[in-house]
Amino acid sequence: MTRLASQLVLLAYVSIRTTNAAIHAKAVLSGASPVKGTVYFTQESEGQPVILTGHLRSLSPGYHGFHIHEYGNLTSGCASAGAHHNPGSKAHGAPSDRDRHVGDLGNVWADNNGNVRINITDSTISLQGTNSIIGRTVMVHDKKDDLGKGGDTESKMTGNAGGRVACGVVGLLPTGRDSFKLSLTVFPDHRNR
Ligand SMILES: *[C@@H]1O[C@H](CO)[C@@H](O)[C@H](O)[C@H]1NC(C)=O
Ligand SMILES: *[C@@H]1O[C@H](CO)[C@@H](O)[C@H](O)[C@H]1NC(C)=O
Ligand SMILES: [Cu+2]
Ligand SMILES: [Zn+2]
Repeated sequence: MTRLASQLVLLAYVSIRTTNAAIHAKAVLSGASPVKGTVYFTQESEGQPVILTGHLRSLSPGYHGFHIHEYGNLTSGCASAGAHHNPGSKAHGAPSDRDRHVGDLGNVWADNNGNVRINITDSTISLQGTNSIIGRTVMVHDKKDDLGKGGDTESKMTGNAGGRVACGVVGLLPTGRDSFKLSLTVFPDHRNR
């Protein structure tokens, strides 16, 4: 290859890397309860799945509904964040259902010490476009989300997940690979149901 050609190849590679830069975001959760936590979000490029990692603590042991709610408004605490993010006007469901709110991420599982290690991959939420969750709110609930299978009206709206114990607004982090590596190495032992 001539020197010019190799420089052009390098230039093309650099510009592809730039336009397809991974997007990273973070939410710090708290609320009226003692529950606290941090969630990191990474999407390699538009159309790719979003990977969520992080941790929660001080939950009651067991399953807890885990959603993206529509507004990043916490003026009156988690109550101000609105309903589940649902731009398609769908029914509430499981993360694996075709018919689900964009914000339906199912449940997280807390061990006997109330700790949750988050490691979720979801192909419906996005960090850009119509399904973007940037500026919206991550919510963890008091009870288990029945994933729309509870047989009552509320199940098709909220999964009967109960009160809002902690929440945090999803905010952008700097673009680049380092923050992704950080998010994976800080919490290496993830477990979810
Ligand atoms: C934010 O939430 C508060 C309390 O629920 C509400 O009064 C206010 O109108 C909301 N702000 C916006 C911009 O919707
Ligand atoms: C997260 O879960 C995936 C499987 O869904 C697994 O391959 C990966 O190793 C897990 N990551 C961490 C950091 O535990
Ligand atoms: Cu919720
Ligand atoms: Zn929902």
